[in-house]
Amino acid sequence: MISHFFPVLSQRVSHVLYRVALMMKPQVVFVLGGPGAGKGTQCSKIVENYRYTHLSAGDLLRAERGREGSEYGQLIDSYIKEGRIVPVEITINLLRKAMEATMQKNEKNFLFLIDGFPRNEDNLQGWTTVMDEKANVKFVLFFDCSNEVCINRCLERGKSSGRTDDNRESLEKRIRTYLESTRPIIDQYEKQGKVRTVDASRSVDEVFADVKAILDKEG
Ligand code: UP5
Ligand code: MG
Repeated sequence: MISHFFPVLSQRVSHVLYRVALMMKPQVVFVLGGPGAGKGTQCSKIVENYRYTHLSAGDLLRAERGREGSEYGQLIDSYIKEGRIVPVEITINLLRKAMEATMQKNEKNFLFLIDGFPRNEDNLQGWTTVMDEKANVKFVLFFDCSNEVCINRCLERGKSSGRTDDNRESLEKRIRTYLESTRPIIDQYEKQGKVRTVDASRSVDEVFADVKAILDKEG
């Protein structure tokens, strides 16, 4: 009706709606859990079923490590082998650039799964400083899995993954870092009522059924 009587007004309204969509703030889900909990596996399944873009901080760091001319290659390499958390200045820039590139390609891609970040206080502070104004954290998707299951999954994957940290020595360090540095970050978000926990020790499909229920509810 409005468009029949007021065609110009109708055009303006759609133009404004279009501009609002363009200015859409990125909506972020942080995906956390121990090494091998299944973060990457579940993120791939989410991407198949929902409009999310998956950004794995670990994958971005591994790509930067291998990039010719990168000034951080060696540093990243040694941090990953030692299961230590790379200084946030490096990680946050990789994440910010990847988010910007995604939205530049298509402004409708404003939903992000940020996998494996933030892992410690330094990461959280870096995010707050650089991204707090730019993006909204919807919730934390937490894949809860025993250390034993996590280690066994990574050791199994290590037979063919080529990952320099899928060996028992690195895994012990990764688990320690996870318990000492990352769990407290999850606890902080829990206190804010922002954590959605999934029992990640079950089969991929069983875990994904719970993930779907959460995403269908939360959007
Ligand atoms: N698998 C998955 N789900 C399964 C299931 N339900 N049942 C049976 N098997 C299952 O899965 C791991 C393996 O288990 C695979 O073989 C899979 O088939 C199987 P995956 O989905 O890859 O688990 P994920 O949780 O993603 O494990 P990943 O090893 O990637 O976790 P990490 O958190 O340890 O690794 P990430 O790549 O995030 O980080 C690596 C390192 O980078 C860190 O240790 C750190 O040094 C550095 N880093 C930073 O410094 N800062 C960051 O912000 C991020 C990383
Ligand atoms: Mg992963």
